[in-house]
Amino acid sequence: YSFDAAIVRRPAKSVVKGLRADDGGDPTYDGVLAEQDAYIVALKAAGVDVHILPPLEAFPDAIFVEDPALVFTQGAILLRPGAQSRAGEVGEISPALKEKFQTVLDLPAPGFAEGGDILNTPQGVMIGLSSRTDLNGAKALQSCLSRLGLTSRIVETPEGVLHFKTDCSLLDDETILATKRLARSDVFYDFETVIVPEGEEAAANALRVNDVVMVGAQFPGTIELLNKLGYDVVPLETSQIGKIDAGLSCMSLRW
Ligand code: CIR
Repeated sequence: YSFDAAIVRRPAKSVVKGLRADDGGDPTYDGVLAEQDAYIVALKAAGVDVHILPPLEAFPDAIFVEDPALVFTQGAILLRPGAQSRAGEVGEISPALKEKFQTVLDLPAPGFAEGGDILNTPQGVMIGLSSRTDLNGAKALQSCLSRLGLTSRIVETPEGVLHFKTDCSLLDDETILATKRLARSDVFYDFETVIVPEGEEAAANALRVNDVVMVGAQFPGTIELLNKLGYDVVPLETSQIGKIDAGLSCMSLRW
């Protein structure tokens, strides 16, 4: 969670048509823009140099740059999104990554993997199987990761949850913030876990960056819990991006 740099992409007007599992209404473009503005300010305040890419009207979900690629200090990996409408985002982000990283690997076909399913921890990389990341993709990704010198293991995402990281985030070297439904599968056997309060499941998609933990502002129970545990919490509004199934990790690639 120690990061110097990040890539974000401005939302296009089409973001209001972003993918979602349950339709609770479209987000507004201005609302998404405002949430991202505050997010960029928070990243910079945390000491991160933020590289901002332009909007892509043809790809409503392209603001969620975390999904088409993975980045590590050792290099980047271009993925193969399981959502068909997002496949073209890979070619769009590739030039920026090739400019920033000496090593850029391509996830080989035919499997699929999205960055929202990948949790990088000091104990290794966790790859969650989901409706967007299949076993072929996860295994191919393990080979790419080992070429970068990284160890990994394949785990399950709870039924009906979009991405593995929809339900968890790293708080520090030995602690994970997670939903009860994910933590009870015991995937985090080598970590301490902090469970988000009932009804605040979406707060589990938090983001530790350097000294702070960014948490959805609409989750007071989680904010209080993390404050009590001594974390320096930065609350950020995520109710608009939440309407299209996104949280704080989705909006940047960090290294
Ligand atoms: C999607 O369904 O692909 C987008 N509407 C949300 C992506 C969220 N990304 C993430 O959790 N990493």
